[in-house]
This record gives sequence, C-alpha cells and structure tokens, in this order.
Amino acid sequence: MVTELTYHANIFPGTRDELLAKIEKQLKTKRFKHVQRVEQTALRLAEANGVDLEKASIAGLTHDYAKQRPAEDFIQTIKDYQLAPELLNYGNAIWHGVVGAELIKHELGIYDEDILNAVRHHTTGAAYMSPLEQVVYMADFIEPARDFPGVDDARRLTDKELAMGVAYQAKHTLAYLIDNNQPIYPKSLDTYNAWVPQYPNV
Ligand code: DGI
Ligand code: FE
Ligand code: FE
Repeated sequence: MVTELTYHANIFPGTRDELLAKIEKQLKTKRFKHVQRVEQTALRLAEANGVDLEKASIAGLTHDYAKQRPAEDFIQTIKDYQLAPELLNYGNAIWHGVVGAELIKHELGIYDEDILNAVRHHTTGAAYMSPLEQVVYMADFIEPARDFPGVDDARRLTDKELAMGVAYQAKHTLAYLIDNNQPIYPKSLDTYNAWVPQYPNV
C-alpha cells in the first residue's frame, strides 16, 4: 500500500525511512513487522474514514515504540513528567502506550497531540477517541497477523462502521481481562461504558 507518504516537518522532523530506522533500533524483528502491518491497516482504515494518512502512518508505526523498554525507563518517565502516580501500580501493558507517548514526544520530536493520544490510548481506548485514535486502536486489533476467536467479526464490524469495531474491541478486551483475573485499568472501563451500551449488537 501507500509507503511513499511525504511527512511534513511540523508532524515528524524527517522522512518515513528515517522514522522506520529509529523504530527498528527499538524493537525486535517480530514487533517491528507488527508495527508496519499496523501502519498499513491504519492507512486503509484512515482512507475509508477520511482520516489524515500522514498521521495514521506515523501513529501506526510509533504506537509500540516503547514496548521493549525496561520498567525503569517508564518509572523514571512517570516521575520526570509528573504523570499520574497511580500508573506505578500497572506495568508494561499500560505503560508502553500511556508513558510511551512521552518518550515518543521527546525522543522522536513528535508533538502532534492527536498522534500522541492515538499512542496513549491504543491499548485501553478512552471514553472520547478522535477518528485517528479509533483508527489506530482498531488497526492494532485487526492487523492481518492477529488471530484470536472473534477477530473476523472485529474486521467485519470495523469495515462496516469504525465505531462499532471500537465497541467490539472494548467489550472483547474487558471480557478477556476479567476471564484472566487481570487488573482493569480504569480507562478500560471508561471505554467500555462510553462505547458498548450504544452498540447493543456487538
Ligand atoms: O502492544 P500490543 O501487543 O500490540 O497490543 P496492546 O497494546 O493492545 O495490548 C497489550 C496488552 O495489554 C494486551 O495483552 C491486553 C492488555 N490490556 C489491555 N487493557 C488492559 C490490559 N491489561 C491490564 N492489566 N489492564 C487493562 O485494562
Ligand atoms: Fe501496544
Ligand atoms: Fe501493537
């Protein structure tokens, strides 16, 4: 698909190839391939939903930028930028998006708040998500290598209506976490409450 996107300096100070090189340094091969598939899926969803392609590309590529950082980096970042102290009660699953966004901002020079929010919210969702945030949240869930019971329903619903995909994922993830006795990050519950009751069919 589209790989010859032109990035503008006010969004990312460099070319797509330069961004790819910086991301590749942070990630193992498997994860690097995942973020490229998320980018391509995000571009497709962006095109279908009138979302900016440059932002979809950058948010898709960077969403897991911090996934392989050690816990100390996240704990230090939470303190340095005075993020909510409750974050310290969670772990990599929550930190790599919410805290990872600060690393992306300062290490990659990406200041666009829509892109940063798409990264912040890609794991848990949020009660309000912009169209770009919804695109990245769904692209991460349905990229072609994802294989779990329900992924085809998620793909079908997302193609029909992006917000319906969001509702499906919010419900599916919460049910999965509860099934596995995992702690629920409060924002995941907010996402469920904001999106699921309005789509009784998902
Ligand atoms: O980073 P990826 O593997 O591509 O995907 P992701 O960022 O969507 O999810 C990372 C993990 O986060 C996934 O195993 C589910 C988990 N997760 C999502 N919401 C919550 C959560 N874990 C906890 N403990 N609490 C949550 O609310
Ligand atoms: Fe992630
Ligand atoms: Fe991901």
